[in-house]
This record gives sequence, C-alpha cells and structure tokens, in this order.
Amino acid sequence: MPPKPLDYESINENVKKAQYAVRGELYLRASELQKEGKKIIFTNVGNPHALGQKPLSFPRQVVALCQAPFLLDDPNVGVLFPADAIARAKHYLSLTSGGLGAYSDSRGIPGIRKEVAEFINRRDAYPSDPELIYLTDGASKGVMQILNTIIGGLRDGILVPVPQYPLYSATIALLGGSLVPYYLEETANWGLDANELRRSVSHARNNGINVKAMVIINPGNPTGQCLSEANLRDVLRFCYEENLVLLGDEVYQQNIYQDERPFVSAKKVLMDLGSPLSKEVQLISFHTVSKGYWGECGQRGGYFEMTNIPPETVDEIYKVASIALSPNVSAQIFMGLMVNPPKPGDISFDQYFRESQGILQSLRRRARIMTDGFNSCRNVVCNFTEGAMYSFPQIRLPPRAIEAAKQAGKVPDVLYCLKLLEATGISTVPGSGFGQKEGVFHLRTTILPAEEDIPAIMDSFKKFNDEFMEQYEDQRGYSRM
Ligand code: DCS
Repeated sequence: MPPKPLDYESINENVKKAQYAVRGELYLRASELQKEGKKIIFTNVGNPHALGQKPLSFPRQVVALCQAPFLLDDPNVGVLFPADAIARAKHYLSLTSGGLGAYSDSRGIPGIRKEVAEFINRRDAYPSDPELIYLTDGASKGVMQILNTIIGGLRDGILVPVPQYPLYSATIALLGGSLVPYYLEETANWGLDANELRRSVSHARNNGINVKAMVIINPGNPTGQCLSEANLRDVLRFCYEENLVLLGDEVYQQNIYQDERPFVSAKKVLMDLGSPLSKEVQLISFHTVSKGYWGECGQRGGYFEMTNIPPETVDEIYKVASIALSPNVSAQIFMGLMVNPPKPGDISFDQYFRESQGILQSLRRRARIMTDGFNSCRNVVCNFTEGAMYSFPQIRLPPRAIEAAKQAGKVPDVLYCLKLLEATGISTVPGSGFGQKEGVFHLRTTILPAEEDIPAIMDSFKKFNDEFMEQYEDQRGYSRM
C-alpha cells in the first residue's frame, strides 16, 4: 500500500522543517508536569493576562457593548457603563455592516484603519494613508501575509536578526524561502552592526541567494534592546543601498523601560531622511494589541502599514487577504481603541491612565529586578531589558554540562532549561530556539510574573543554578572553557 496523503512521510516537507520553540519541547513537558499536579510558572510566552495582568476597563466595556448590542437598549446601561464607553460602542457598531457577527472588508473596517492612520500621524508627525493600512488577526498573520508576498522559492532570502523571534524562521521555512542570519552583538547590549549586515548579505549572495528583505524587531524579542535613531538610519540606508524591503516589527513599541531612547518608528526615521530614501525605501511596519500595557493576546488584533509599496502590489495583498474573508471584527475594535484611547477630559480617562501607567511602571521595575537577579547568579550574565517583555541571560555552561547534554542527545541549553523546569516549575525557552552564536547558551524568560512573585522566582532560580553549576563544574572550574 502506498502511503496515504496525510501519512507523515507524505506531508509537506516544509511543515516538518518549521520549528517554533516558544511552544516546543519545554512547553510540552511543562504542560505534562502541570497535569501531574506540579505548579508551573509559565514564563515561556509573552502572554500577560495568563500571568494575572488585568484587562484595561475601557476597551472591555466598549467591546462588551459591541458584542451584546441589546444592552444599549437596557434602561440600566448608564448605571453599568460610562457614557464615553456607550458612545464609543455605538460609534464602532455604526462602522460595521451587521455588527460583530458579520465579515468586514478584508483589509479591515475603513473607519478603524482611519483611526490607525491618525495614530501614526500623531506618533510620527508624518501623514499616514488609511488605504495603506491593513488590519490583521494579530501581527503574526500580517508578517505571514507579507513574507508570503515576498518569498517565491528557496533562492529568496530574508535577513533576520539572530537571536530572533521564531515566527520569522518558522514562516520562512513554511514558505520554502531562505533565512539569512545577521548576528546581534551581545557585548554591545544586543546592538546591530552595519559591518555584520554587509558580511551576511554578501555571504548569502555568494551562495546564490537573492536577498530581498530585512527584518528588525524593535524593541527586540528575545533580546530586549531598543534601537537608536542612528541605528535605524543605518538600517534604512543599508536597505536603500542593497535594495531590500524593511520589515519593521514594532509590536513592543509601548514596552520601553529606559528614558535614554524613547521608541522611534522606522517610518519616522525614513521620512526624516528625506528624498530619495523617503520615496524609495519600501517599508512594512507591524503592530498588535497583544503587547504593551494592553496585553490582549487572545483578541488577535494587529495591523501593518505599507510605505512606498506600489498600488498593484497593495491590490495583490488585498486579494490574498480576501481569501481569508476578513480579520476578526472584535479584534479590529480593540485596535481602534488601542490607537484611540480615552483622552484627558473624557469620563474614562483617569481610570485608563491609572491602569495603563500602573502596568507599565510595574513592568519597568520587573525588568530591573530580573536583570539584577540574573546578574547575581554564578556563570550568568544578562543585558538589561531596555524594552519588550523578556530577559535573555547567557548561561555559561561548564564543559561537563555540555558533555552530559551530548550524552543525553540534547542541546545543552535544552538540558539546562529542562532541569530548571523539573526542579523549580519555571518554564522558560532555551536560547537555541531563537538562534545564538555557536558554543554560547541562553534562556529566555518573560518579565511577566506578578511583581510580588518575582523575588521568590529569582531565589528559586538562583538556588537551582548554584546546584547545577556545583554539579557540573569540576575542580579546575569553568575558566578552562
Ligand atoms: N512579533 C514579535 C516580535 C513577537 O514577539 C510576537 C509575539 C509577535 C510578533 C506576534 O504577536 P501577535 O500575533 O499576538 O500580534 N510574541 C510571542 C512570544 O515570543 N511570546 O509570546 C508570543
């Protein structure tokens, strides 16, 4: 009997090749342990509400009313909901044709795309065109749509930072393209180096790869660095010289924990550079409701903005979006609310401001506590989390631990993270899931556990790490490496 089409040996090889460590071996083991009754601290995914973050009140009030529009006719609606939430719910319902149960335009509801354009205009002080903004089910779907538009085969290369968020490596694998890595420099706080970019592109081209696009993740996942304006100018000039479209993953733009470098978008820096770059460099920028102080991961709301993309291509992207009919409509409303939150003077403003700033300030403190905690541990060094939601410490594994991992048929940082999980219940992602230089090991944890829980988590990490190092360091110590 020949194999059937969905027997393992028959399925698309690209599906088998795609790897996604954020929900990989460690996550599966953690889920098993949880079923057995062990308390697991899930710090493997940047999923704030799963770790106790409360939703902001105003957007939930608005979307609740949109989901249950009959409440708007209830005489008590004004007792339960503030007037500005009621008004906003009516506004969004008026933008839909049939409420939340109806498909919308495949690009997203025009009135919400306009709100996004106005937000970008306020943020960057440059105009933004709603026709060039498409709403998506989370930033992930936008990234996949755009990579799908770029990649036609194995020779099409995408420059991706290493370490990177595996959405990129996995999608490039699924689409049968080539990932062209450029390494971020850990000793320079995960900075981006123009020479490294040049090296990487020429190496790929010498191997017959047509490098078409470059990805930046700013602030970085898993690395947490914030790019300076000078960095962004270098990147954009590089894209201009090398004829690359820049994919700016800016989903963590609200998550900034230092004051020296406020977030600046790639779009703004491109416009500041003026002609010819501002008219020539192709740029796609991504955003989401999953991150920031919203953390509404389960709602699946996102957008991308296209800059210097010709209308024929914009139409093709529209056509492909149409195949999936429409993005989730309640998610589109979350996006509208994120880009157009209550303003000073609105009834709900004080509460919105208090809630959002409370979350942001706490994240800022957590970023500091975690970095300091890791740096106080033996054989662990960690750059400060300037932005995003993660700590990415380097674990200097003793040679005997590396040897033990080899014996067990495991990547060394996978072994370390598995042992950490078994001993403490802390579920992390090994650095190898994001890519790292040969012979160097990391783990990624989110900074999302409740602030009051973090000291105990760091204590238990430290105790585990001490015991691990004790077990594997021989008399001559680690310095032989
Ligand atoms: N881009 C980056 C850099 C991300 O970190 C994520 C999610 C996304 C895009 C996609 O987010 P949405 O599809 O929800 O908009 N980050 C994953 C992570 O590393 N942990 O949690 C999810």
